Amino acid sequence: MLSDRDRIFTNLYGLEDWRLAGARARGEWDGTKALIAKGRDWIVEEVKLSGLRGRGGAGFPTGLKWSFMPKSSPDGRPSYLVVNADESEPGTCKDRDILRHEPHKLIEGCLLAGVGIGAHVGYIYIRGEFHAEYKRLQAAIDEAYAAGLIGKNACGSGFDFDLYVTRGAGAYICGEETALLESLEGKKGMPRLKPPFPAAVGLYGCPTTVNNVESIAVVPTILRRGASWFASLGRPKNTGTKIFCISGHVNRPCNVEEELGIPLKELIERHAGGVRGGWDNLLAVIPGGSSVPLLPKHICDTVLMDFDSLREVRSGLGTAGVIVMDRSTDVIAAIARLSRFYKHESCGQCTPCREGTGWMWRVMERMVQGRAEPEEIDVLEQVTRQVEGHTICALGDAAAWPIQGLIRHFRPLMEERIAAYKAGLRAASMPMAAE
Ligand code: L3W
Ligand code: SF4
Repeated sequence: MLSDRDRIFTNLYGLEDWRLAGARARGEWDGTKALIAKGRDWIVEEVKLSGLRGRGGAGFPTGLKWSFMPKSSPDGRPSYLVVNADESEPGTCKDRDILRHEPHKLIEGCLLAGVGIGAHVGYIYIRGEFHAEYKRLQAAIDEAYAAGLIGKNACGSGFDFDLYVTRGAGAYICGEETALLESLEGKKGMPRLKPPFPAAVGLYGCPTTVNNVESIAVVPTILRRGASWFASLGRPKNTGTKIFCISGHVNRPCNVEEELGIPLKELIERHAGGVRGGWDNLLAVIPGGSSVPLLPKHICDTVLMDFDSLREVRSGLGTAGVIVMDRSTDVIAAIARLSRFYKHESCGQCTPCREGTGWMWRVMERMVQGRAEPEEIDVLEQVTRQVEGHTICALGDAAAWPIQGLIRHFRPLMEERIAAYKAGLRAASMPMAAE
């Protein structure tokens, strides 16, 4: 269990002052000038050594991503930092609490990341529905400007850094990094083909690093306490702490910061008051936001919550949005609901996703009723394979994986439902017994 000494987000629940005075009392903005003075290479190296992996879903090594940014710009193109605060993944509400209660961690992180990647301008793209969070973040940025912490000669370091907030307009796809860049440029939020990656061609065609809110917000603490401290937490290649969002059929839904690699069972029992009706009443858990395959109870009994352990059981840590389903859940209906979500949020520019998400949703709706032939389970599986890996962005995969997980772990239930529907039809068509 994470000790209070090692907690990064000490105001995650908003019990203390979120403003600059409160942040300073918690040690934020302490010695930032000295950290900047250590230089760009030192910052990138420390983040690399810490083992920090992106907290937005993909788990890509943050320091490595920063190292892709050009050291100089022979053609005069500026570099940009973009923070993805478009948190929309179902089951995920961690960045929202950082924005609400720890905005100065994010702002200080932006400045240090800006130094690390050589960007003098940063944009925070915030989910449009986060109205209160937007106002609070802007107020915190205004405070940082007024105190000389950002802007010209930030913290007296000689480094200039400006930070702007842009609001989204309600599209899940704008959380995909290149759709986000399109939207920032004022265009329709549609993903770009990668490569080129944003580090080469990003915002306005310039080198850009896009990072999740949580990834950036942990950087000041890593630099202050040292890469080896962060790397000592968690597990090898899965280091540090993570905010887990635990929702669904638990007694106390919550956000909680814990070490990566904590057993799922311990996470739920220690922090969320356990599964409603006890652990034996558990049916399944989606461990990483809606885009990763669900896990049945027998895997949940032992699985560890980190990138590699969850990959080994053919799921993923994703955003660490832990969605708990007890035995009262109609798991086929739950996955069908997610299929509807992905169909609705598809931007429609590539055929396998545009057509496939609609097709998968319609079949899933029939599967909920059992109104299907048993062979259609295989056809549905094959369609998910046609979508997976054949689209411009990861939304296609995200639509396919939950269905694959359902078929992998709950196929007998789907077959039973189909058989029950057929039995009901037969009973209804039987001639009434003579009275
Ligand atoms: C330069 C290379 N850069 C990779 C960079 C790339 C990106 C990062 C990860 O999807 C996942 C997705 C959702 N040179 C590079 C390179 N990069 N190779 O590294 O890239 P990638 O392609 O692995 O992932 P992605 O497209 O960023 C993110 C999953 O997250 N997800 C959803 C999350 C939703 C939210 C939200 O609501 N806020 O985060 C949950 O599982 O399905 O698989 O920066 O440029 N050679
Ligand atoms: Fe758009 Fe879907 Fe293609 Fe992504 S996979 S670009 S959301 S159509």
